Amino acid sequence: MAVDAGTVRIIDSEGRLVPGARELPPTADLLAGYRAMVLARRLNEQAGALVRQGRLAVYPSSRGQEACQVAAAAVLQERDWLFPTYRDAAAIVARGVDPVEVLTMLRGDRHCGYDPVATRVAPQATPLATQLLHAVGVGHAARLKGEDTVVMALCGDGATSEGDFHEACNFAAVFAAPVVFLVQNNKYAISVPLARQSVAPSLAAKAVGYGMPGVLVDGNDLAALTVVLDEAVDRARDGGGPTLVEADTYRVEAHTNADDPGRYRSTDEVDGWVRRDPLLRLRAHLVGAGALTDALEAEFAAAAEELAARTRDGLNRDARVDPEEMFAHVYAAPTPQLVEQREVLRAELELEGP
Ligand SMILES: Cc1ncc(C[n+]2csc(CCOP(=O)(O)OP(=O)(O)O)c2C)c(N)n1
Ligand SMILES: [Mg+2]
Repeated sequence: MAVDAGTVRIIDSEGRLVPGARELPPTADLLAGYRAMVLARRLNEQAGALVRQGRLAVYPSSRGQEACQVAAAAVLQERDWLFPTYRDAAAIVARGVDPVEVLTMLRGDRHCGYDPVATRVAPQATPLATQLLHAVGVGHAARLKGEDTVVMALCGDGATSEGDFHEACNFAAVFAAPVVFLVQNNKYAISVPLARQSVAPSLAAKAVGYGMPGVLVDGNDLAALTVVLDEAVDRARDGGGPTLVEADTYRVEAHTNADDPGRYRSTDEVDGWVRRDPLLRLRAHLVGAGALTDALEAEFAAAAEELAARTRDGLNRDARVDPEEMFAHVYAAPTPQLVEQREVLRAELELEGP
């Protein structure tokens, strides 16, 4: 199985076409992708503000990774599935799920906020790599049922060290499960840099050991990501099995609001990546091609503000919480211990009054 040498890139960080590169996706798709990235960035900013206002408990930002977030959603059909991690809220919103529902879990609710079956988006996984096994199971089941569903399974560079990553890749390859593994290599697993995570030539190179194609792509180039992921999705849908795609990108902000990245990386390093920003490069390309006009930019900015306002309004409304609900979904018939605990809680709540 081939692992493509080098990194697939179509538009460089200045917005120029790379000589001899693959064919660009249609301009209409790139414009739609740029719009979605503008919205994704605004969502990241708004969610960060909501954490500081105490409306969200935590938010893992995908600033700098918006091209991966948008492309992962854009290449899927409605009937396909997305399996995201905690960092992939923007991908779920790009898939069309209500941002307020998407952020419900991060405000501390016990459920994921949206209906996974109706939206075909699995709950955001916090335990690393567990979602990859679920993704492979869903893909394999679809294939057994004769459906042509494709599953996009997302994870980070750190998650590739988990046993679950290995098991998911191996099973998917052996059974030709229709799964696209997209590893967003953002260079850190909290404070652990890539060099302490793996000394493989690349994360995409790991595909050789599983007998599936591995592709390394510039994760800040929406055009390249779209071409590579489209191809992997087509291959999976046609019964060709899984692909491992590594997106070379960078987490520009802290791991979460509970992290101080100044303790493990330099501002020079961050600045270097900010210059490779996924939005700026596509914008430069589209403006240069005469496709992105001032009027369109204003329209995209207004849509982003509308998204932010809707997110703010939804999360500024106090959630209706019923503490007893936490006992309701544990067992079909509650154990005597749970019944007792529920009674204790009920008595305490009655003492407190409404
Ligand atoms: C099984 C498991 N082990 C440890 C953790 C704690 N943890 C949360 S995020 C994280 C780093 C993950 O890094 P990576 O996979 O690169 O994803 P990123 O956060 O960079 O998107 C760790 C170790 C966890 N959530 N699950
Ligand atoms: Mg990472």
